Amino acid sequence: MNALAASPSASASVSEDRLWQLLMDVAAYGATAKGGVNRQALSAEDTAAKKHVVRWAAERGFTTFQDDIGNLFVRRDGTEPTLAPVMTGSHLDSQPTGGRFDGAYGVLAGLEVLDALNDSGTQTRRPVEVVAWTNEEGSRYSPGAFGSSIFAGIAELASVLDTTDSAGAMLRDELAKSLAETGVPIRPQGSVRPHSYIEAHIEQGPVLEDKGLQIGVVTSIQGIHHLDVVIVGEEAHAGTTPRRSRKDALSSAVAIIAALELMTSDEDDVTRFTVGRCEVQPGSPNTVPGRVHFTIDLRHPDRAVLTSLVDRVRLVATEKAGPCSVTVTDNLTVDPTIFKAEVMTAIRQSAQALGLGHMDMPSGAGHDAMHLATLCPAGMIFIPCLGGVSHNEAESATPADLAAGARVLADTLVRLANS
Ligand code: HGY
Ligand code: MN
Ligand code: MN
Repeated sequence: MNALAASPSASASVSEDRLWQLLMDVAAYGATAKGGVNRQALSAEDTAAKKHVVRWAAERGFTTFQDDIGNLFVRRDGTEPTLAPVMTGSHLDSQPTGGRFDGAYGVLAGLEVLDALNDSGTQTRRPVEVVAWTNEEGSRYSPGAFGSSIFAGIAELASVLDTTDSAGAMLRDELAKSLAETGVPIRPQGSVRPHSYIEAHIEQGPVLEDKGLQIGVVTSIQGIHHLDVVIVGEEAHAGTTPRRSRKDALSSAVAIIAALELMTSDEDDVTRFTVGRCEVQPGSPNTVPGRVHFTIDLRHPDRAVLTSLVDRVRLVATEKAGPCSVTVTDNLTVDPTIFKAEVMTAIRQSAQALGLGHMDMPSGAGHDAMHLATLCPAGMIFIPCLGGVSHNEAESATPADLAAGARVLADTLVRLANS
C-alpha cells in the first residue's frame, strides 16, 4: 500500500469545539449521575445514540446502513465509489458504569473527520465509512465484540441470537427492536469489505499521560479468553447442616478463585486475571449455596502462555472443587493481534506531519480492531485519558487531545483512501 501525501487541509479542518460538543451530545444518552454513561448494547439508550448518528449523517447528506447484527455504517462516497472503502469507527455501547469516551470517541472522531473532509473540500478516491460496532463491551450480552466478529466472518449471527441478559431479555428480540427503531436500510453481511480500518480510542492506561505524549501508535492487542465457571453443590439448611457434610458451592468457588489468583500472579505483572461477575444461588442468607456461576477474563500478550494458562485454570478448578462439580466453558477466544507495519507507518507519518508527540505502544484493552485485523490491514490511534482511568464513570480526556487524535485520524484516512 503506497500511502500518498498527507492532506493538511483535512486535518486542519478538524474542529476541537465541534468534536467536544458531539461527544457531549452523545454522552447524554445513558448519562449517569456521576458523570459517566450506562449505555449497554441494544438498550434504548444505545439505540437512541445510534439514531443521533443517523440524524447527524442525514443532515450532511451521508448515506447510512445497518447490517443484520446492528452495526451502523455512515458512508462518504469517494471519486471511485466501487473501490473498497477505508473504514474507521469503534463502539457506542458502554459498560454499566462506563465513561463518556470509551468507544464513543472512535465513532464520533470518525464523524468529525467526515465534517473536516467536507469543510476542506477534500476528495478521496475510496469511500470512507464510519462504523459503530454492536456490543463491543459484552457486559449485557456475552461475548463482547460480536458485532465486529460477525462482520469479520469470525462468529455466526445464529450463535448469539438466543443469548439472554441478566433480566432474561433475548438478544434476537432486542436486536429486532433496535434495527427497526434505528430504521436505516440493511446492507447484506459480506457485501462490502474494507480496504483498511483505523480505530481511534482513549488509551485506557496511564502511559501517554505519564510521558506527556498525545498520540499512541498501537502495535498490538493482547490475547483474551473469557471463561464461565459453574459450580454445583447442594442447597441445605444453614443451621442444621454440619460443615463436613455440606456441598457448599460458594466455599468451592472461593477456594478455586483464591488458587487461580495465586496461579496467575507473575513477577512482571503481565498476566491479567479478573473475576468480574459472581452469581450465588439461591442467594438466601440461611441456605447453603447450591450453585455459583462466575466469569474469568484472562489476558496475556503471548498466545502460547495464554493457552497454557487456560489449561491450568481447568486443572485448578477441578482440583479445588471439593465435594462440588465444576464446569469451565471458554466463550471467547481472541488471539493476540499484531497490526500491519504499513498502517502503523501511515499513522506515525501523520503524527509527525502534525508535529504531535507520539510513541509505539501495545493495547492492554480489547477493541473491535482485533477482529477487523483478520479482514484487512488495520491499526489504532490512542490518545491519553486522565490517570489512565477507564471502565469507570470518572473517565476523562481533554478537548485538545481528543482533537489531536482526530487530526491524525483525518490525515491517516486520507492517505489510505487515496492509496
Ligand atoms: O474488555 C475490553 O478490553 C474492552 O474494553 N471491552
Ligand atoms: Mn472500547
Ligand atoms: Mn471498554
